[in-house]
Amino acid sequence: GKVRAPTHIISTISDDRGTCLFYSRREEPCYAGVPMSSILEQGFGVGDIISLLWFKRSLPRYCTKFIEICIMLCADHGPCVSGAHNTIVTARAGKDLVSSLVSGLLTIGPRFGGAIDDAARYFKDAYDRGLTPYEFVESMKKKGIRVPGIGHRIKRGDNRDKRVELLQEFARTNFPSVKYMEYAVQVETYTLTKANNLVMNVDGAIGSLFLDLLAGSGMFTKPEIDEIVEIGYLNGLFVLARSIGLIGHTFDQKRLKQPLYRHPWEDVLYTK
Ligand code: Q5B
Repeated sequence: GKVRAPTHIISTISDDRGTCLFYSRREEPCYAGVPMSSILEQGFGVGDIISLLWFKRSLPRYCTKFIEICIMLCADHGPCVSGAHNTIVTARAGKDLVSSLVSGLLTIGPRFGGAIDDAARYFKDAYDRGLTPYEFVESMKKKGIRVPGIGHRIKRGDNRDKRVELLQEFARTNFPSVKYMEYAVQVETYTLTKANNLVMNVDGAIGSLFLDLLAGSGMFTKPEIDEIVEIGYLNGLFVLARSIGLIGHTFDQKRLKQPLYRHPWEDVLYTK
């Protein structure tokens, strides 16, 4: 019989050969088996495309809407945050769009924007093990680990992050359960007794609410949820969203014909 030569790549999310005939006899590219024409006919949005290409399934509308809200609310946070600052400096050094974009993206990590996966991991572990917020926060302190998803440079207990409030409001109205988010709120209540800047930040809100989406939608098995949290899909939401703003900052600097940036001497403490 025919012998299939071993392949060097395995791919399961998309097919551009025009041969995904499960849904359609027409030759067209497919995302997770769904042809392009069907994606348009059904009025899919960016949230649906993320569902297909990241999670390999169509999610209910409230889930895709939540994903879209995350993207919209994280698209930009002004010129002063780490990512935008890097992008602006790079664009002003005369570099191209991709260089300016990636220079901003490379700042995304455990302190800035890239704490969503760890927030999900730690909140899930603490909630599933039945730790009280006190036990969770104090155990993190003993280990010398900052609670991911908690703390902000500007936001305070008396000046909350509007994005967090909007995400929570949407989830309380549309999600079947918000148990992980309510746990994160209890953690925040405790951390706020320690310092006024230890508020739930946008990473903590997305991390805890995505746990609720995964657990409450009925679209994922427990091993699938564990794998998503372990692999770490969720920082991808911030990376994707903030790329929109970083591209905007690049165009802005080019449009304004801004010169090479040089940091002022007065703003540096020269010391031995
Ligand atoms: N302390 C965010 O720190 C920040 C603590 C904590 C326990 C904590 C810090 C942190 C976890 C990572 C995280 C996402 C670095 C943030 C984002 C997107 C953004 C950004 C924007 C956008 C801020 C003062 C004292 C110290 C610390 C203690 C601080 N955080 N203890 N758990 N989580 N959070 N990142 O203000 O005793 O004096 O040593 O790492 O979730 O990135 O808008 O800018 O959209 O662009 O620099 O919103 O919270 O405070 O470092 O001076 O610490 O608080 O141990 O205690 P700060 P520090 P002590 S959202």
